[in-house]
Parts: sequence; structure tokens; C-alpha cells
Amino acid sequence: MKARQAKISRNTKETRITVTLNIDGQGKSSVKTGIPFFDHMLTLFAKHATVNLQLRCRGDLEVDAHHTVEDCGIALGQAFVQALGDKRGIRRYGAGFHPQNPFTGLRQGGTSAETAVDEATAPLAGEAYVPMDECLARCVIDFGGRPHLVWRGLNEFAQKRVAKSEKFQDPSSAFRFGLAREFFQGFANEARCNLHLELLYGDEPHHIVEALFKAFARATDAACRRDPRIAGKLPSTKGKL
Ligand SMILES: [Mn+2]
Repeated sequence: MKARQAKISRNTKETRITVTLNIDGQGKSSVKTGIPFFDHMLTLFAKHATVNLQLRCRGDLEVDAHHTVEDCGIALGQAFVQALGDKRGIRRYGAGFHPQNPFTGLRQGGTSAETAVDEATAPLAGEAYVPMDECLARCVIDFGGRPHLVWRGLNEFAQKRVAKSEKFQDPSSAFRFGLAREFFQGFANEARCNLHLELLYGDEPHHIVEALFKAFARATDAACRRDPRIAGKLPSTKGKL
């Protein structure tokens, strides 16, 4: 089957970005945004979504990290729209439902080789809950063509003061609290997906953002998977996604 790929180049007075994406990849990536912590997040996104991603951004970091982070979300969202194409045959919903939910937790077997391979490697729905030490994050996504971001459980962190020791230890502390949301908003707008991210609990900022990016990756992977039962068909009763 043909790999779903995209190439985006987006240039403004604030950022210059190129993205090469292969949704049917192996988790390989090369990411350079000028913000080491953000590179770490996008690298683990590629790994856990099992996509191949090359991303370069030269942004106005002399101002701050805002434009770089937001615009990378926009460019990555555009890459997903382009790579998914008409969305025929995809599962569409990436799940973060309860693992014991009988409607989402189990797959009933098919007999073709393709189905067997898919079932052996596909994550169960409940896995879009991602723990990271003391944190638990959940992501539910629908590539249904309607952009919407729900961002829950993080309001108390948005205003949290970064201790002086943290600032010296890691200059990307500000990113973790303020900018993660900008990335996901940019992605949801441009990928035209319904993206629900929630921190159920957690404390350490690096862990929190990492758990969110990993849950986002797992849910994205599940949603973009091809389902052999609906090969060539749209997962919508409307006839368009
Ligand atoms: Mn980490």
C-alpha cells in the first residue's frame, strides 16, 4: 500500500519551517527547532506515533519561543492533512477511552494476513492514557474535519512561577507551562481535528508535557491507522471528512 506522505514549507517573517512527514513510517525523526526541549517533544512524538518526521524551523527566538512553537504546530497539522488525503480507510478516532470499555478495548479477529499483522501490532484503545512517573495524561483525537481543542487539567500550571533554580537548570521551563497549548491549538486548527488533551494528575513540568505529547502521539497513531474492514471507504455517514 502506498505510504501517506507530505512535504510542507511555511515561511513568514517570524518563522521558516520545512516538514517532511511519512505517516506510515517507523518512528524515525530529525528535528531541529532551536529549542532543545521542544526537539525532545517532537522526537518522542514521531517515535510513539510511529511516523517518520523531518522538521526544521528557524524562528525568531530572539523574541521568545512562542512563534516557533505555535508555527511548528501549524506546519505539522498541515502535513497531517496533506498526508491523510481523502482519509479513506482510516480508523479516524484515536482513543483514550477506558481500557475495560467493551466497545473500545478489544478487537475481534479477522482472518486475512493483513488483519492478523494489524491486530498483533495495533495498540489497544486504552493505551492513549500515558503515564510518566507521577503524571497521567489522556488524549482523544478525531480527524473528522472539525477543528477544536479541549485542554483540561492544566490551568493551575499556566500561571505557576518557575523557580530561579529551574530557570538556570533549564531555559525551556517557560515553554512547558505556557506554550504547549499553543502548539496543540495550531495543530488542531490546521489538521482540522478534534483534539482533547487532559492531565489527570501530575506535578513535574517536564513529565507533564512529555506525558501529553506521548498520549497525543499514541492517539494520533491509532486514528491514522488503516482499517482493512473499511478499505477505500470513508469512516463517516456524511460522505465527507
Ligand atoms: Mn524527557
